[in-house]
Amino acid sequence: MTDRIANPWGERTPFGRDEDWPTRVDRFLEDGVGEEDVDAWVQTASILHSNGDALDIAVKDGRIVGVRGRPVDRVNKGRLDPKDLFGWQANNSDDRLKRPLVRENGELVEASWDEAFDRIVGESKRLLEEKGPLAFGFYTTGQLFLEEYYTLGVIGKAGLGTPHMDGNTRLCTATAGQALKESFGSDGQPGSYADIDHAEAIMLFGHNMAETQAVTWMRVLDRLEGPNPPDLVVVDPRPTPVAEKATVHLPIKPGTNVALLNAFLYEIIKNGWYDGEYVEAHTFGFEELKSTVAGCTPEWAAGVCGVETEEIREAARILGTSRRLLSTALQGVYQSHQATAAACGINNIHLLRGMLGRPGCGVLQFNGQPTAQNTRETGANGDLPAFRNWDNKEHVQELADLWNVDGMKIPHWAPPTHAMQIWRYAEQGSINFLWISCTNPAVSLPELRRIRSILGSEDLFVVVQDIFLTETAQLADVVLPAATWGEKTGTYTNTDRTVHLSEAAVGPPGETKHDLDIFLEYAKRMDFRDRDGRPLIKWEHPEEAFEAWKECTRGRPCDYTGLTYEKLRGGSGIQWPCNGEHPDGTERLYGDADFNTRTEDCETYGHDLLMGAVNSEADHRATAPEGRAFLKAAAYTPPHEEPGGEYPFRLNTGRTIFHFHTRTKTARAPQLQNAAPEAWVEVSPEDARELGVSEGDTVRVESPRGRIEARARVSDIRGGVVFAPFHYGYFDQEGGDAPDGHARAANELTITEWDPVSKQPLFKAGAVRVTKVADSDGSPAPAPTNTASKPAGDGRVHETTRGGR
Ligand SMILES: Nc1nc2c(c(=O)[nH]1)N[C@H]1C(S)=C(S)[C@@H](COP(=O)(O)OP(=O)(O)OC[C@H]3O[C@@H](n4cnc5c(=O)[nH]c(N)nc54)[C@H](O)[C@@H]3O)O[C@H]1N2
Ligand SMILES: Nc1nc2c(c(=O)[nH]1)N[C@H]1C(S)=C(S)[C@@H](COP(=O)(O)OP(=O)(O)OC[C@H]3O[C@@H](n4cnc5c(=O)[nH]c(N)nc54)[C@H](O)[C@@H]3O)O[C@H]1N2
Ligand SMILES: [Mo]
Repeated sequence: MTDRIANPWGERTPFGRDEDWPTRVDRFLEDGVGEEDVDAWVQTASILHSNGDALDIAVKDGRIVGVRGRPVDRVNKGRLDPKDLFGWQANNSDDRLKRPLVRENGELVEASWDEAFDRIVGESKRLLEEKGPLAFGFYTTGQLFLEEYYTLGVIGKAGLGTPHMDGNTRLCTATAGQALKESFGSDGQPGSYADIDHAEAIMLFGHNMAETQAVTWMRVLDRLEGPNPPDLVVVDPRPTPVAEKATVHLPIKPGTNVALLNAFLYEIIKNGWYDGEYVEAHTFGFEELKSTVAGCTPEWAAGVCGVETEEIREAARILGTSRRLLSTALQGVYQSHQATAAACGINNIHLLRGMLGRPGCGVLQFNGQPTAQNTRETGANGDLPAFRNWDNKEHVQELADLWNVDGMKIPHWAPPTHAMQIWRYAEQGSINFLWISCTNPAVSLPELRRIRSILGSEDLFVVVQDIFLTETAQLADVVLPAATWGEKTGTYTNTDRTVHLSEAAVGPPGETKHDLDIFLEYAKRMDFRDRDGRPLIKWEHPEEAFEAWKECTRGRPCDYTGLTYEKLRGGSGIQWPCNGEHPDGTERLYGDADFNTRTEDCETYGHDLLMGAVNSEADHRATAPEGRAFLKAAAYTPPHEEPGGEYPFRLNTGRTIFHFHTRTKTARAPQLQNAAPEAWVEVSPEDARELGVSEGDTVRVESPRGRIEARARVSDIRGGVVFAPFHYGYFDQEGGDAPDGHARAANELTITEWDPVSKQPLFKAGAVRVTKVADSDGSPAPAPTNTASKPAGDGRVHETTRGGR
C-alpha cells in the first residue's frame, strides 16, 4: 500500500480530455482489523474540507475502525486524502468532552445537562427581559450539518429576533458568497468539479488545491499525466505543489491580486479576446470595466506585483485564448487585500469570455469548510435563508408566513451583523450572551490577545459547544459536550453544490448530545412559539428538519425540494438545484446565461467594491439588470499595512495538507500529527542570509499585535514574505495554558481588519519583523518536506514519511 503521508496524492490514474475520471478506491483500517472483520460500512462524506469526498465508515463492535472511499460518488470516485484516511481517529480519543461543564468560583466543573441548561436559559430569560434580543450573539461554524444550522437560524431570527448571528464562515468564504452575489445576483457555484475533465486551461488563484482539496487536485494531476493536458496558471507567493505543476507561476507580492487581475482584463479587452455578443446580451457594466482597467498594462502590473511583464502577458494569453477555461479561487484571494474586488475580477474574466455553464468552462469560488455552503444557505451566517435578501420586504414576508410569525420579529432593518462586529459588540458590552458552536476562535480569529480578553470579560456570558476542551472552551461559562460526525445524521453540501447524507455509524460517547438536540432543547426550554401559540420549531429529528428546510427552498436558486434522505442513500451525492424540473440535480448553473439579478429575486442590491457602500432597491431597479450579470470593476489600491521600517516583512498565514485548522482532530491522529508535529516559519534563502538564520534555527516573529516563536524553514517562498501555519494553538502544549513567552499561534500576529464588502478578515496581510533567537540543534524545522513548506533548492532535511519526519 502507498504511504499516504510520504505520497499524499497516491498513485496516478491518467485520463484525457473529455474522458471519464477513472475510479480508485482508497481505504485505511486500524492496525489488526481486516475488511472481513468489519461489522458494517456506513455512508458519509468528509468533514475535514469542502471537497465533499464520499466515504464509508467501518464499524466494529460499536467503534469506528476505518474508512473507505465510495467509488460511485461523482466527487471523488473512491479517492481519499490523508485527513480523510486518518482524521476519524480523533472521534475515539479518550479526552473527548463527555459531560457538561459550568464555571463555579472561577473553575470549570462537571455538571448535569439540567444544570447547564438552567444556567443558559436563566441567563437568556433575564437578558431578554432586561435588554432584549440585541444582547444575544451566536457565532457558529462551517462544520455542523444543514439541519442544525437551519434550526439555529430559526431560533435566532424568529425565536429571539437577533440580527447578531454569523459563522466562522465569515473568516472562511464570506468573500466567495459575496462575489457570487455581486456578479451573478445570488450565492451558488456556477461550475462543477467535472469541468476539470474538459478544461483546456485551469487557473488556480491564491489556492493551494494540492494541500487543501487534495482529491480534486488528484483529478488535475491525472489530467496533467493524460493526453491533451490543460495549461495551468497559478498565482501564489509560495512554491506550492500546485505552483510546481504550473505552465505559468506568478509568485506575486501578497496584497496585489487586483492589480494582476486588472492587467489580465486589460489584455483580454485590448486583444479582442472577449465574446462581444455575450457581453452585450448578458452582462452589465462593460464600459465602466473597460475604463477602470484602461491603464493596467502588464508593465504596470509587473511593477506593482513584483513579477515579470512577459509572464503576466503569457498568463493573460492562456486565459484569453483557451477555448475552455476553469478558474478557482480561495484564501489567497478571500483573506487578502481587496478580497471581493479580486474575486469579482475572476468572475469578470469568465463573463467577458462567455465561459460559464458549459463543460470545461466555469468558476469555482471555492468553499473551505465541509458545510460552509449550508451555513450560508440556511442563514446561520445572518443572511436570510435560501438566498433571500434581507432588504426585500417580500422575502421577509415569505419567511414570516413559512414560520408563522410576525414579519417584524425577523430582523431586517439593517444588514445582518457580521462576525467581526459581533466580537466588537461583545468587547463594548452591548452583547452580553455569546453562544459559540463548533469553532475555536481563541486560535482562529485575528489578534488573539484581544479575543482572549473579550472571552474572559465579566460582562459576557459565554457558551461553548464543542467535542474537546479547546482553548476557547477553557474560557467559557458553560461548556456543552457534543456528539460529532459519525455519531449523528444529517446532510451537507460541498463546493460544487453536491449534497451528501452522513449517517450515524456509532452512538454518541458519554453524555454527549447531538448538536441538533442541543439547539432543540434550548428552543423548547425558552418556549419559543409561533403566532398561533404552537411551538415555533415543529421538528424533532434530522429528517424532519430536512423536510422543513426543503419547503424553505421551494422556488429559490438552491432548490432542495427534489431531494430526500432516501434518494441520497446508496448512490452518489446530488447537486442542487434538485426539483421537479431537475430530478437528478444540476451539474452547472447559468448555461442559459439567465442570472439571478432581477430586483425581485436577487440576494443583494449590490455594493461599491472599493468602499462597501450598499446600493438601495431603487438603485438596483434603475439599473434594470433583468437577468444580466454584473461586470463589477475596481481599481487597485495599495494594502493598508505595508511592510517597512520596524516591520519589514509581509506576513502570510495558511495551511498544510496534514492538519485541519486548530488541530483539535488532526493532532489526535498520530500519522497526521507526526507529519507536522510543531509550528514553523518559512523564510526565503535571501532573507535567511540577511537575518543570519539557517534551517532549524528558532526565530521570533513580531507584529504590532503580538509575537510568536518557532523554528525556521528556509524555503523557496517569495523574498520579503514570511509564512506561518495557523494550526498551532496551545491545548496540547505543556500545561495547556494561555501563552506567555512561548506563543506559536499565527493569530497572535494578525490584524483586526476586514474587506469592506464581504467583511472577511485579512489573515494574509500585515507587516512583521523577524529576529533569530537560538541556533538549531542540528535538526531541521518540524515542517513537512513534500508540500509547500519543502526546503529551498537542494536543502536536504529528513523526508516526511509515515514514520514521522
Ligand atoms: N489540509 C487542509 N485542508 C483544508 C483545510 C485545512 O485546515 N487543512 N481547511 C479548509 C478550509 S476551511 C479552507 S478555507 C481551505 C483553504 O484553502 P487554501 O486557500 O488553498 O489554503 P491557504 O493555505 O489558507 O491559502 C492558500 C494560498 O494563498 C496564498 N496567498 C497568500 N496571500 C496571497 C495573495 O495576496 N495573493 C495570492 N494570489 N495568494 C496569496 C498562500 O501563499 C497560500 O499558499 O482549505 C480547506 N482544506
Ligand atoms: N491566521 C489565519 N487564521 C485563520 C485562517 C488562516 O488562513 N490564517 N483561516 C480561517 C478559516 S478559513 C477558517 S475556516 C477558520 C477555522 O477556525 P475554527 O473554526 O476555529 O477551527 P476548527 O479547529 O475547525 O474549530 C472547529 C471546532 O469545532 C469542534 N468540533 C468538531 N466537530 C464538532 C461537532 O460535530 N460539533 C461541535 N459542537 N463541535 C465540533 C472542534 O473540536 C473545534 O474546536 O480559521 C480562520 N483563521
Ligand atoms: Mo475556511
